Amino acid sequence: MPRAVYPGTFDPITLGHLDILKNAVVLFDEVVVAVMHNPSKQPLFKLEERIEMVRQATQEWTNVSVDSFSGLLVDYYLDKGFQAVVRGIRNASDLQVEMQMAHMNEALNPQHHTVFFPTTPKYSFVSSSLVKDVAMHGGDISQFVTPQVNEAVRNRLGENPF
Ligand code: COD
Repeated sequence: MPRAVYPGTFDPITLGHLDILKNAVVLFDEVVVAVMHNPSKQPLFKLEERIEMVRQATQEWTNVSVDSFSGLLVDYYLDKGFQAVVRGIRNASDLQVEMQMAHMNEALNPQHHTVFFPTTPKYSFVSSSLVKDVAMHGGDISQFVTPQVNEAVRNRLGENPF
């Protein structure tokens, strides 16, 4: 029963994140989307809000659940007995960063296996940071996020949803 964890900040979850997840759900019996809690960072959305957005966005998949973690990913991975970590690759610089993280995690725990999925080209330029930046400057983000996330971002930024 291979189980995978898909860790991230998800501030907020985008259609790019979901595009990676739709590949993982067919390869693994269970995928846990693990939202990182990092008290030293100032995300736009609190942990509970990010978890709720992920929950809403992933409810169509019966083998997906949502959790949160803090501290080292390798410790969480070992504690929960996962067989793989899912990560997405958008471009060459993602690959560089992701390879470095995968190798570090594997050095910390030889049982740590990372599986990369390439993004669909139409989401290759989408990131949570850019989505927030576009929204902050009044742009329409509806093609990059779910309607619920669009509304949440607009509300947080004090504007009406598109
Ligand atoms: N298309 C495809 N993939 C995408 C897209 C897109 N448009 N957008 C994002 N992704 C992928 C990212 O490449 C990533 O694989 C995943 O989705 C999550 O992305 P983010 O940005 O939400 O999350 P990150 O990258 O900030 O998450 C980093 C972690 C929280 C996983 C990392 O910092 C971590 O493991 N922290 C715990 C502490 C630790 O163990 N540190 C040592 C690490 S070696």
